[in-house]
Amino acid sequence: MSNPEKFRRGLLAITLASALAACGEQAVEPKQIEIDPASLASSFLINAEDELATLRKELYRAEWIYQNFITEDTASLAADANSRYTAAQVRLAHEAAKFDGIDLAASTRRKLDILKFSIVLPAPADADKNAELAKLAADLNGMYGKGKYCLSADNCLTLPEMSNIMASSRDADELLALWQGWRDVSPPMKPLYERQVSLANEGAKALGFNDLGTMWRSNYDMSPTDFSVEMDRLWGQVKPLYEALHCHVRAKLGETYGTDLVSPDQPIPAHLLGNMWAQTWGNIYNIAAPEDADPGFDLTTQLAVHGYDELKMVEGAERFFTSLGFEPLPDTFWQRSLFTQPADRDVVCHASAWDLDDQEDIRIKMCIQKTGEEYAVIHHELGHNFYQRAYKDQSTLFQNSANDGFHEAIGDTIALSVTPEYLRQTGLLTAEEIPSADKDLGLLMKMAMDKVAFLPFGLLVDKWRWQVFSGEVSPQQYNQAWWQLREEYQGVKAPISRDENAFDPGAKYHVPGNTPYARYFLAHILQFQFHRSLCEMAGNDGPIHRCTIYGNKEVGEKLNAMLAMGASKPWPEALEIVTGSKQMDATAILDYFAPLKTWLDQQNIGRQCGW
Ligand code: X8Z
Ligand code: ZN
Repeated sequence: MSNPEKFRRGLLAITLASALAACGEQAVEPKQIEIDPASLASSFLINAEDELATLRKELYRAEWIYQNFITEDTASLAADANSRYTAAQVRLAHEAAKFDGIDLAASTRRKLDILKFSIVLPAPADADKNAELAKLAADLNGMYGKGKYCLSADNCLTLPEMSNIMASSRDADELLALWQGWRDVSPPMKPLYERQVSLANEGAKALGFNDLGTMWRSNYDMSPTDFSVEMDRLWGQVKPLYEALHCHVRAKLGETYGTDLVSPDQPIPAHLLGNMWAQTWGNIYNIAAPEDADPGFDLTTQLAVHGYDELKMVEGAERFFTSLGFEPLPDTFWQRSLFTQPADRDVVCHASAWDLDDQEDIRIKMCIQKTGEEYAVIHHELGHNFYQRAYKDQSTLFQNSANDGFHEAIGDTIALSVTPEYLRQTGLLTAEEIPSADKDLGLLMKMAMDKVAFLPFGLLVDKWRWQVFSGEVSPQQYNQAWWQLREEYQGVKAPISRDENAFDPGAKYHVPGNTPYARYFLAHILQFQFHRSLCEMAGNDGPIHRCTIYGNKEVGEKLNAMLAMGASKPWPEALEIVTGSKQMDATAILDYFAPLKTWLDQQNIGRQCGW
C-alpha cells in the first residue's frame, strides 16, 4: 500500500473509532468505509487554518511588543509565542505531507504546499530544541535592535544616527570609524547564529529538505534548482548595467578620495558609498552626478522647506494610495504605529509593516528620518500594509503575496511614481522647479544609484545563506565567504582587513532577523515591470521614468485585482494580471535606464571597468 493510502485508511479507522467512543458507544472493530480524500484534506485544512490564524495573532502581538520594548521579559514572551507557532507549523507541515501523491483540487494542493514550504525557521519536533531555536531567534533580533556604537561611555550612536552621518559625510576616516564601529555588534552573534543554522537545518531535514536553503527556495512555484537558475538568469540580464554604473562611480570616487584609497581597477572600499552596507548609493549622488544634468532639487530639502515632519511624510505616502482608489488607513494605524525613535527605550528600528489581526489592524514601525530616502521607505512599508488589506478576505493560508518578491515590490512600485510632476501636483515642487528634459540623466543617475546598485547585494545575501545552510561554507569560513561574494558580485571590498572574530553578515538586519533576502532582488526586478505596465495602462507616452500613476483609479483597480488574489494562485498568474506576462523579466529595468546606460558607456571609454 502506498503511504498516502495507508494514511487514509489509518485515519479513517481512527476517526471512526474515536467518533464512536466519544458517543459513549461500545468500541467496535474499525470498518473500512470510503471517505473521499478530498474531504479529508479539506477538513484538515479548515482546522489547520483556524489553528494557525489564532496562533499567528498571538505571535504578532508578542512580537510587536518585543520589538517596541526590547527587554528580557518581552524577549521571553516573544520566544514562547514563536515556539508555539513554529511547533504548530511543523506538525501541520508533517501532516500535510501525508496527502502527497493524492489527486486534489488545485487550491487544496496549493494550501498543502504552502504548509510544507513556507516555514522560515523550521524547528525540530523536539520541544526543547524548538524552545531553544525560538530563544536564539529572539536574542539575535534583540542584539541587533539594541546595537549601538559608543565613542565613549556617554556618547553612543544608534544605527539611524550612524546612517545619517554615512549619508552625508565625505570624510573617509569618519566613515571608516562608523563602518567599523557598527560591526562590533555582530561578533557576539556568531555562536548563536551557528546554533540557529544547525537547529533550523535539522528541522528542514525532518521535513524532507536537504537543508534550510533548499526549503526557502521551494516556495516559488518551481523547483529549488530552477529558482536558483532564475535568479542567476535575471542577474545576467542586469549585470552589464551594474558594471557600467560601478565603473563610473568608482572613477568618480577615485577623483574625490584619491586613487590610493579607490584604485581604478579594484573593488570599491565599502565605507565610501553613503550606506552602511553599500547596498544603495543614492546618498553619494553628488559625487557621480552628470555635469549639467543636475535635477536641481533635492527631496530631503523640499520636505524640510514644506514643513514635512514624520507624520506628514506618512500622510503624504498614504495620499498616493488613496489617489489610486485604496481606502484610507484606519484610525488604529495612526494610533498604534511607531514613527519616531523613542529616546527612552530600545526598539527594533529597521522599518517593518504589520498586520496584527488579519483584517484592519495594520501598522508600521519605523524610526523615520526626514529624508527623501526615507520618504521612499515609507511608501515601501505602506505597500505592505495595502497589500495585507487587499488580501484580507482570502483564507488564512492565502493571506500572503503571490511570492515574497511581490510583497516587497508594491510600495517601491508606487515610489517609482514619485516623479517631479507628482511632486508638483502635491505641492512639494513648483512648476518652475520641475527639471527640464535635459536633466533626465541626473534623475536617472540618482535612481540608478539606489536601484541598480542594490541588485548584486540583493542577490548575494541569500547566496551566502544558501552556502551556509548547505554546509558548503563552514562557520570558520562565514566571514571570508561573505566578503568573497561581496567582491564577486558587488565589486565592493572590506575597507580594512577583518579579524577572525568578525561576523559581518550579522551586522545586516536580515541575517540576525532571519528574513530571507532573495525577495528584495526579485522586488527590484518586478517593480520596474509593474511600473512599465501600469504606465502603459495609464496611457503614458513620455519616458517611463517621468511617468506617474498618481490619481489614476483605473490603474489602481488593476493593481488591486492582483493584490486581492493574495497567494491563492501561482505567482505567474498574479504577474499576468498587471503585466500580461507570466515571466519575471529585467528588460523593464533596462528600458528605464537605457539613456543612462548609453551615457555611462561613453563616460567609461578609456576606463578599465571590472575588478
Ligand atoms: O528591509 C527592507 C524594508 C523592510 S521589508 C525596509 N528593505 C531591504 C533592506 O533594507 O535591506 C527594503 C529594501 C531592501
Ligand atoms: Zn519590505
